[in-house]
Amino acid sequence: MYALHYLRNLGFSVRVLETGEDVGGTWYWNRYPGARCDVASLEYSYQFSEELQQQWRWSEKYAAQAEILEYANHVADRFDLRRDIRFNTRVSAMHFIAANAGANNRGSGGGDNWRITADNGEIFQAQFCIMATGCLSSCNIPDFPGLDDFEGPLLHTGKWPHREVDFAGRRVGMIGTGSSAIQIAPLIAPQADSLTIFQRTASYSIPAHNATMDADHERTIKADYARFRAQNSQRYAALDNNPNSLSALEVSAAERESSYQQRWEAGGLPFLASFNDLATSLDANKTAAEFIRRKIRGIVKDPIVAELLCPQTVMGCKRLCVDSDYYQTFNRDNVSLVDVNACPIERITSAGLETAEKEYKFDILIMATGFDAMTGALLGIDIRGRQGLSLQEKWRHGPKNYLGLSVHGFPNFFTITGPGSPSVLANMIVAIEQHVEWIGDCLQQLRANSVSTIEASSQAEARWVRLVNKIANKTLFPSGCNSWYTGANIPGKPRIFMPYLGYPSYVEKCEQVASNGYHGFELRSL
Ligand code: NA7
Repeated sequence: MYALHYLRNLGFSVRVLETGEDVGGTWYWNRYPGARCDVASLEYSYQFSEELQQQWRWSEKYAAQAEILEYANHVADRFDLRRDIRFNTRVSAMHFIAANAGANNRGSGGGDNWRITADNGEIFQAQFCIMATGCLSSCNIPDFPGLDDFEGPLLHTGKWPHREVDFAGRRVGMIGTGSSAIQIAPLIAPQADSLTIFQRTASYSIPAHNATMDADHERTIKADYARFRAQNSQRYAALDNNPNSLSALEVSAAERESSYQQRWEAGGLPFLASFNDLATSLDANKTAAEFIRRKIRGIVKDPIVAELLCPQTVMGCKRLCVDSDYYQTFNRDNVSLVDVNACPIERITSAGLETAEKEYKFDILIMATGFDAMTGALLGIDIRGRQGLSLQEKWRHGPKNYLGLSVHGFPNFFTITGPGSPSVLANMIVAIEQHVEWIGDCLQQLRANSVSTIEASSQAEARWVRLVNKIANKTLFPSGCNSWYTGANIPGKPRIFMPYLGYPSYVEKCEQVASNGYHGFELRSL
């Protein structure tokens, strides 16, 4: 949405193709009960318009899905975006046609062009393509035997129905214990007859302590919103996380405890910034992990269930979850936890599912099984660059690109929050705005200098991939767990730590590249 607004203001003609029937992306699809952002509302919002950020009033510290969707609709109306968005349009193929490709290029205006095919057969042509397909938009539905046999509703959290789902008196089964499951469970449990949760890996979760928006806090931020944004943009992940510059190992046990306790009481993702070495020192990380496990044991009354809920992986290696009463939910009589490692799911049946030990009967089955993250949506489209090279082929062993923005062999093709950029390891809205402005300014430069194509050089791409890996390998994250950051949640997907760890240094690099004449890119003139 911001790309449309920004590029339109630069005088480009822009057409957006969107699968959904309306705006909102993630917040359009993930409409399950309890869906909520884990970044504070005053940060998880656009900063490109001072009037917008001053006038919009968030009702809660962390906004719920419905409110964020309302915001997206407001932005679409306010900036008159819908007239250039083609809804209900799924792109199935995108092929680069070079100017000298002769007959194939007929009707395209003569220059290099992308030919974009929608699944209804419609064809579009564009000089530039910007992929704003999202990092968590391609649902992962594990290939359980018998998947089609279940007779009741089988719902994925990432493609939740638009109608209200009635859980009253129903036996509900849910597979997965990631962020989505952690948000939905406390909402379903009080309504359902029973809720059975199948856990493969326990997650670390910090209480949100969500509340109605504190009017004084809102006033203080809005009195100088630009300063608040600027301060956050200099912080790790572009979040107001009050980073502690000390190591967890250089303070006394009492100080450490007190620091974790304060962060626990404040709630949310800033827990990760309790100390400066939680991502790099296993010993430091263990202190945080043990603190959370003690909290879980303090909340969950059944010691066997509590132990099962205690994660054993590196804290923060999977995205930290933020919850409202997730652990408390297991104190209800109608909620049970099944360890999928001890009793693997063998098949889905017409009436529920079977593990190695037992048959379960459900009226509703929920897949809270996450996404084919970061590359899934892109590789779901038949994208072909120069000489028919397909992106699937090029990324067979993992994503390769430059700055997370551009792929060698794919001219005039950009990825917003692509793999190799901070994306999911930053405040997404900030990361999106930064990419949109960088791409928009780049296109403006190309136009001003009559450059017809731009693409990453293969050398710059190789260097970038090495750098992304080198930085990741200095942390505990690539090896400390099986996370969607590395593709490990999808069978057969190459294991590569995909996001670039390091916001704001990443922004500086992007700016340097631009100010050095798009260093690392190949530019060709008409
Ligand atoms: P996640 O965080 O990827 O969670 C998916 C969950 O589903 C996780 O617990 C998985 O276990 C589980 N899962 C996936 N496949 C299976 C199979 N085959 N069997 C059993 N369990 C399975 O997705 P979410 O939607 O919760 O959250 C995604 C992001 O959205 C989140 O990080 C926030 O950024 C917002 P696993 O951990 O892989 O063992």
